[in-house]
Amino acid sequence: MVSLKQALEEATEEYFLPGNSCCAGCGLEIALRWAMKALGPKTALVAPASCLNVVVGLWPKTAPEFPFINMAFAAGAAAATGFDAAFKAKAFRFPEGKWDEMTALVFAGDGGTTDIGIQGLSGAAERNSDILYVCYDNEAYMNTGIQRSSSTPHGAKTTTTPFGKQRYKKDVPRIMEAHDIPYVATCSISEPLDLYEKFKKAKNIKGCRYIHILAPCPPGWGFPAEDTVEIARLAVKSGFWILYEVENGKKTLSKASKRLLDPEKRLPLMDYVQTQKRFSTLSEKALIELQDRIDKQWRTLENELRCQ
Ligand SMILES: Cc1ncc(C[n+]2csc(CCOP(=O)(O)OP(=O)(O)O)c2C)c(N)n1
Ligand code: SF4
Ligand SMILES: [Mg+2]
Repeated sequence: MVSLKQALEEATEEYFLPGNSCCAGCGLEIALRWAMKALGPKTALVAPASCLNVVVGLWPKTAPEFPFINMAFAAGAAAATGFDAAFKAKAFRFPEGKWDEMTALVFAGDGGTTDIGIQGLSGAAERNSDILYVCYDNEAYMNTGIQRSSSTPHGAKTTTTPFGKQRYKKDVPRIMEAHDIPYVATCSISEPLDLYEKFKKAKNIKGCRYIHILAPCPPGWGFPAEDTVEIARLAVKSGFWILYEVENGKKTLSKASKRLLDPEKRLPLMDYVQTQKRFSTLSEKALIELQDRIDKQWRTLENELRCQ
C-alpha cells in the first residue's frame, strides 16, 4: 500500500471542490474526493438520483472539476456504458485525442444501486461493459428524507422503519462477485489510502469494475458531523463492514480487515451501534441477530479464502 506521505505527494490536485452543498461531515464527499484523486480528470461521471445530484451544485458554482451528468435513477450503468461506447468510437476516429484514456464512472447511492439500479448494473456486468460502477452506501434514501433501502442494516430506524428494519442488508458486492467481473472491492472512507489504491487499480483494469464504499451520513444515522471518520472506522473494527477485493475471482482481505479474521480481535458490535441514534431502539434480540449475521459472514469468508 502507498504511504500517506506518498499519496499526499501524488494526489495534490482536487477534482471535487470545497464549498459544495454537502452537509458537514458527509461521507459521500470524502469518498468522491479520494476516488477522484486516484482517477484524475479524464473521468466522466454519471450521477443517478441521489444526494450527489444536489451536492454537485448548480452551474456556474458546480463542485466537480470534471464532466458529469445527472441521470434517471435506474439508468446509471446503462448511461455509463453509452459514455464508454462514445469514448471508444472517438478513440477510433481521433486517435490523437486520447479518448481511450477516459473512464466512464457511475457514482450511485445505495438506493440507486441495491434497489433501483440493480438490473441495469447486472446487465452491464453480464456484458462486461468497460465501466467503473461505484456505490456510496449511506444505508438509506437520504436525499428524500431517510427511507429504508435494501442496504439499510437490520435493526436500523429510518422514517419507513420506525421500529428498526426487520430484514438484513443486501450483500451487493457478493452479487457482483457472482457476475465474474474482473474487479470487485469494498472500501470505507476511514481508510482513504486503501480506497485510493483500489481506485487506482480499478482505473487500469478493462471491463466492468464494481466498488462499494461505506459512507456514513450524520443526519441520516444520527451522530455529530465531526464523528464521520471514527464511525466508519468502528464499522471496520467491529467487523460490521469487511474490506476486501476480488481480482479475476481471487479474493483478498485488505489490511484493516485481515487481522479481524480472528473473532477475538473484533470490537463488540455494541461499540459501533451505540454511536448512532438510528440504532437507539435496537432490542437485545436484534443486536444478537445482527451480531450472528456478521459472524456468519466472516465464517463464510474464511471458508472462501481457504478454498480458493
Ligand atoms: C424514479 C425516481 N423515484 C424517486 C426519485 C426521488 N429520489 C431522488 S434522490 C432519492 C434518494 C436516493 O437514495 P440513494 O440512492 O440511497 O442516494 P442518497 O440520497 O442516499 O445519497 C429519491 C428517492 C427520483 N428522483 N426518481
Ligand atoms: S444527507 Fe447525508 S449523504 Fe446527503 S449530503 Fe447530507 S450527509 Fe451527505
Ligand atoms: Mg443512500
